[in-house]
Amino acid sequence: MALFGELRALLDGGDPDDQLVLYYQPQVCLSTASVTAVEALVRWRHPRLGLLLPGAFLAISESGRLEIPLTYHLLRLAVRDAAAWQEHNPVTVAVNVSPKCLLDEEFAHQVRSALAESGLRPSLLRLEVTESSMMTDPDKALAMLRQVQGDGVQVSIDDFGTGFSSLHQLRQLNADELKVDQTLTRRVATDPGNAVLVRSAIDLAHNLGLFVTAEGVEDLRTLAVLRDYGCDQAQGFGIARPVPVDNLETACAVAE
Ligand code: G
Ligand code: G
Ligand code: MN
Ligand code: NA
Repeated sequence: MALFGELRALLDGGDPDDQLVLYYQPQVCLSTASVTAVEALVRWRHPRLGLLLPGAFLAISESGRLEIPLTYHLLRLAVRDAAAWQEHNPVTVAVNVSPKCLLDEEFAHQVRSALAESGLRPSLLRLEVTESSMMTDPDKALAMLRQVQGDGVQVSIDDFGTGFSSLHQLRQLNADELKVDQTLTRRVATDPGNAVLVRSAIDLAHNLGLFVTAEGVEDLRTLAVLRDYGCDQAQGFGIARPVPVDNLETACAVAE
């Protein structure tokens, strides 16, 4: 409860001490080995508790209607950072979108104004949404995503393979990227049954015109199998860990 109040105060007050920060985790292209995108992952530099991971406070934000303002705050930070590094490093920034945002009337406007303020090209922003975030009101969520797609922003389906998948909705959504969840990726080199699922997901995505990123890649053997299956991109501790923006250039160089 204390955390909730503190988070609300931060969001209301514009987070003057920059307690909420984004770490960035590189994604590499499996055919060129270059970094093509980075995923923004929130951290809270808490004055008493130290560095908090999302697991410690995202659920709190969701229970108290803070996830929408939190998402918009982080969206602004991410596009601002991305606009600054474009000159040296034109990579896409991927931002996780909280489920409730897709039903918020303000959403498309918030995305558009964040982009306009930062000067970032819309095509360099990728919004990660989960299939479960479409479930409450699929038509409204789809219409919302179509609006931002119409502005040129990319859409990604996150955590694929963990929730309920509707193939019909997958086709309707017309996303750019499908992210294979780490629970599937992790056992791809050791569990044949699991490998079938991953290979099928990659083929399905390709047949629908999406490119595929596998997350949670922790070792080279997994990377080799994924490449063999035609997976396009990979992300994981075996390639690069999430790092603060100041360390991103180094992290990208190591990842490549
Ligand atoms: O960084 P970490 O592995 O601890 O993230 C755990 C979970 O928190 C992931 O499922 C991720 O999608 C979610 N998450 C991380 N950063 C953000 C963020 O900026 N916004 C939202 N809505 N979710 C995030
Ligand atoms: O749900 P989402 O895809 O947004 O979650 C991304 C989360 O996964 C981040 O919190 C990130 O820290 C974590 N992550 C990224 N790569 C790996 C990995 O290789 N192994 C594990 N265990 N977690 C990872
Ligand atoms: Mn994600
Ligand atoms: Na995920």
